[in-house]
Amino acid sequence: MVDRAYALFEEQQQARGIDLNVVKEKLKSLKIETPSWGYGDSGTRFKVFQKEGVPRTPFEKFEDAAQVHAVTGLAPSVAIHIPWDKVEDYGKLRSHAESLGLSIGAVNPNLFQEDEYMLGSVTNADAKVRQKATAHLLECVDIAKETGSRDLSLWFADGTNYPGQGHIRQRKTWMLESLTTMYQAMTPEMRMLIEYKCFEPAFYHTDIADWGMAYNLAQKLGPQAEVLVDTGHHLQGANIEHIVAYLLDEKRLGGFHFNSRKYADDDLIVGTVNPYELYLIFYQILDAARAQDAAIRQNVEQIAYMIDQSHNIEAKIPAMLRSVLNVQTQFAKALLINHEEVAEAANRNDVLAAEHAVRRPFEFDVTPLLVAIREEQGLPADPMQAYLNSSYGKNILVRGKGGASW
Ligand code: AOS
Ligand code: ZN
Ligand code: ZN
Repeated sequence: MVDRAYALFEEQQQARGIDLNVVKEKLKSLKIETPSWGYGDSGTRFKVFQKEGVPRTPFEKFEDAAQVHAVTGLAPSVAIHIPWDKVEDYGKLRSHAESLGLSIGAVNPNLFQEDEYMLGSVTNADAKVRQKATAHLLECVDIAKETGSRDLSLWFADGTNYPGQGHIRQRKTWMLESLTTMYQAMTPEMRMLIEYKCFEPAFYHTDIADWGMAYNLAQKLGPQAEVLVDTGHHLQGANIEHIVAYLLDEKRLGGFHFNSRKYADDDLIVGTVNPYELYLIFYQILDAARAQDAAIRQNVEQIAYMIDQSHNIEAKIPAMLRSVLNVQTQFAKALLINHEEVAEAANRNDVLAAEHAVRRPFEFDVTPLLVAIREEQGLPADPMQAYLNSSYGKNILVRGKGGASW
């Protein structure tokens, strides 16, 4: 039975020239990867809070992640972080993930938590440290082979706090050297996603500070290297959707780490601070999906949508649910943009009409549409409520406190 709210919504969208059947198919194909570290204990630089019920092992992290996917149908893969998710047998972790209806997603090397890396990892002035860091990158390529992961996500804490502390150009060379070694070890199916960040933990300079530096590295490395945009890693006021459009036009947008921020790399639940920014990012992606150039359209198909958040004060599984649902909502709204309407207005230099055509769908309530696709997919109409009604959150409390951190 077609719900009245949906019927009215469909009528309204038809009048705008939007075919909801096309929109529904695109919505059903949205996949968002959740991070294993988003299920563990986390905190700020002031305190890591220990919570009851936090997973004690990588296996339990996948069990929690499976809850998010079960009620949303949106999150079938989980990114892992090495060594946080180091296990004896990755084949076993992979089978465990598969038994839960999940796959292992991006492999994230960790080059920031050992004392030796205090002054840098692949850019450290000490050749032994650089070698150790590069060996870890190679270890992660091997792990990706075992887990069946396509993507290797690289983020470096490397940088300096004071002018003169490190030689910026020399460090740039060392970075490229190390990444080249890693790139050469990758199989042809793998992708290297290079993340950038303007500051933190280093406060004077970061070795890969912005998208341009990441893009330059990717270009030098080859077609399997792409840029990863973490929405929290820009200076205030940066136009992230412009960066997204630019990288898509260059066919080098590898993926996203979604999260929200008000000030710096706050790692808050995506879509809670500036949902319009997320919507406009999807507007650029959907515009690129209509590009004449098939390579741009192919890049759109291969974007890895990933969450990168730290749930310090929130219940972890509901926080992850809120995150993937917020992404789905903004994607749904952006799918209602009539691109011809925008182009027509822009071509006749009608600024207000063009802005209106982009903004108007952001103001629609897409609940009837989301409920309709969930019904068609056999999913609960209200995934958050369905999870809260289940006993999972209570049952995991037997794990006690002191689970995995990050
Ligand atoms: C750090 O700021 C980054 O966002 C990285 O993606 C990092 O690897 C991730 O937060 C897990 O530590
Ligand atoms: Zn990130
Ligand atoms: Zn970050």
